[in-house]
Amino acid sequence: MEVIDNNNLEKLNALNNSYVLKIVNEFVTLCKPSKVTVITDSKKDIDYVRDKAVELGEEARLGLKGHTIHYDGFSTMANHDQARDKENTQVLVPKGELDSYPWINTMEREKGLKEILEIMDGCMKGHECVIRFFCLGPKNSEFSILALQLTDSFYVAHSEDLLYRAGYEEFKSLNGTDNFFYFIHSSGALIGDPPVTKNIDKRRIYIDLKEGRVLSVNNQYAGNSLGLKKLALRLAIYKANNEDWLAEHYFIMGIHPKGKNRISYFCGAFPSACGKTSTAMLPGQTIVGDDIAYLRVCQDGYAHAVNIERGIFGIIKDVNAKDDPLIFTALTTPRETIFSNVLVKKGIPYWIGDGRSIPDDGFNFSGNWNKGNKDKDGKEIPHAHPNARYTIRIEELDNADPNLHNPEGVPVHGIFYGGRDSDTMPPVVESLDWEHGVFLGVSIESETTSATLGTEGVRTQQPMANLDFMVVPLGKYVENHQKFGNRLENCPKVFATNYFLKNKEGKYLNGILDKLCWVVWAEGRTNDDFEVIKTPIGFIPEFSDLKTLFKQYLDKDYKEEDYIEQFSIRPKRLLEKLDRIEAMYKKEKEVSQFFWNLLNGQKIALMKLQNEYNMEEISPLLLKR
Ligand code: SPV
Ligand code: MN
Repeated sequence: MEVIDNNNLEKLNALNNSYVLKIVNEFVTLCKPSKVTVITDSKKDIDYVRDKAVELGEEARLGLKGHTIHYDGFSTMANHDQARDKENTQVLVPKGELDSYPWINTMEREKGLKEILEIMDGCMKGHECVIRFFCLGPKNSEFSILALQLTDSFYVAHSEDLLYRAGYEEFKSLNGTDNFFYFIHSSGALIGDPPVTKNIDKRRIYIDLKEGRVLSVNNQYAGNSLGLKKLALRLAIYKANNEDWLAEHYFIMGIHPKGKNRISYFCGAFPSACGKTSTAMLPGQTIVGDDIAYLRVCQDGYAHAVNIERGIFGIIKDVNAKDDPLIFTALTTPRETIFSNVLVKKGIPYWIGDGRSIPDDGFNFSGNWNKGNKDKDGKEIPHAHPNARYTIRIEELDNADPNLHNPEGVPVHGIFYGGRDSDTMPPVVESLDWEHGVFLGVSIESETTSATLGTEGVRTQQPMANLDFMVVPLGKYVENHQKFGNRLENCPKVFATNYFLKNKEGKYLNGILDKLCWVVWAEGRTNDDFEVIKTPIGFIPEFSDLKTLFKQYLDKDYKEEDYIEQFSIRPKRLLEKLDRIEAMYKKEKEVSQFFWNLLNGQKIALMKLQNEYNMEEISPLLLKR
């Protein structure tokens, strides 16, 4: 390989790993970059990546120190590379398994490889390719998995530096084995200034479970391009479900109740753009991670969780000083931050819902933008993309949890599952037990958002917010969760949350920060601080406890009429939801009996309630007996 000089070759050879050399050789020969640079964990190498992203125009500096802007593509709203591209993401499986996964795209492995390898032939021509090494999870931890990334995007390589732990030195401890994931990414041919992917029609993201690798080409959006994020999650779900641990779309946070000298750790799965990062970044609490966790059963009888990342790739829309004070402060102070797809004017980034006055013009994801500009479909172009994002490191934040890098992870006391549901589930419900908690998790429904390409506002099923990444049969996944909990002496309590309940006029019933009260209530429940009201769908809070919490945490006067409106049980809607869940799971070949027992039990209990009260909404006060 004449494109790699001796200095870089030495860095590769020092790893003493013939698999790494084989992969590099194979893909450098195929993709044909003009230069190959190996990035170790040294400051010099990491600085090189950051500077090069700016030099090549993939990022541009903004006014505040450390801030840069990146654009993923310039086009109409409809076909940007501005969100995860589900259509062109395929899991490669043997011919006989093509029907095993009705929820995700699958493609015959040989056919898919042939197609993508052809597209990748010469895709890095004229580009420099970087080789990076990462550790998914804390260093020296039995939870962690190593990852190799080849990419010709310095934005991707730079983002991964903010989001993941460097792992070049860790690779040496592999002792030459192939026990790692690998990711080959190329933005493909570029066009324009700033440079973006030219051949969006040839965008492909193919997941090769057999080889533990992902090939991704002709894209830049992090959910498509960064191997270590959702691409590695798929490989990890496959591995975890064939072993005895969990790989989940979870945040991890430390909850610190006022006036009590304790901390409880909670995980939470929410579909994209449903308040996941804002929950993990709630004032007064600490964050371990906001997106992906690996969990194992540990000797103390608890499940322990680690964040496989060390940064946040968060949705910036609606982050403002009032609703998300901690994130807003992080984004408006000097620190290494990559903004993507926002409006920039005079070096200042602006986004939707930032609480500031919007300039009438500037540069955004449509290029030079003026207020009132329309896209080719005649739709007005907003000043920033609704899925615009920011990328920062967690450890620099004041609310970073001290256990972020703990190789043992943190013990999980509770788990939240949340969707975007305007009319069915109350704001918070505690499961009746672990298995019912699994049931609540796998029956999340959510209305679609801008985080994936396609129409917004359509009700979809989102089991554990993981369906997009489900590379094992759903029935097997459900059973693994059930069994995982049953192995625990100290099982987490499980809660379903819904921040998006609306009244009949379409107005949200809760303020954005109200979630703080649901979260501290759940924490209190893991310590038996509060009594509950039992309903067929789980335990709900007592009014008096919520009234105290709203006063204590938000200085708000929580009214009984608000409580009744929010926590009423709606048997008709809940039964309709169960019908949708039943229809979905009936499509699965094998679903454990416990799931059907719960589903049928819930149905009978709700019908009984419906007959008893004959009301569309049953007040929680009536159920409190
Ligand atoms: C999500 O959409 O769930 C994200 C961002 O966390 S992405 O990298 O696009 O998956
Ligand atoms: Mn996510």
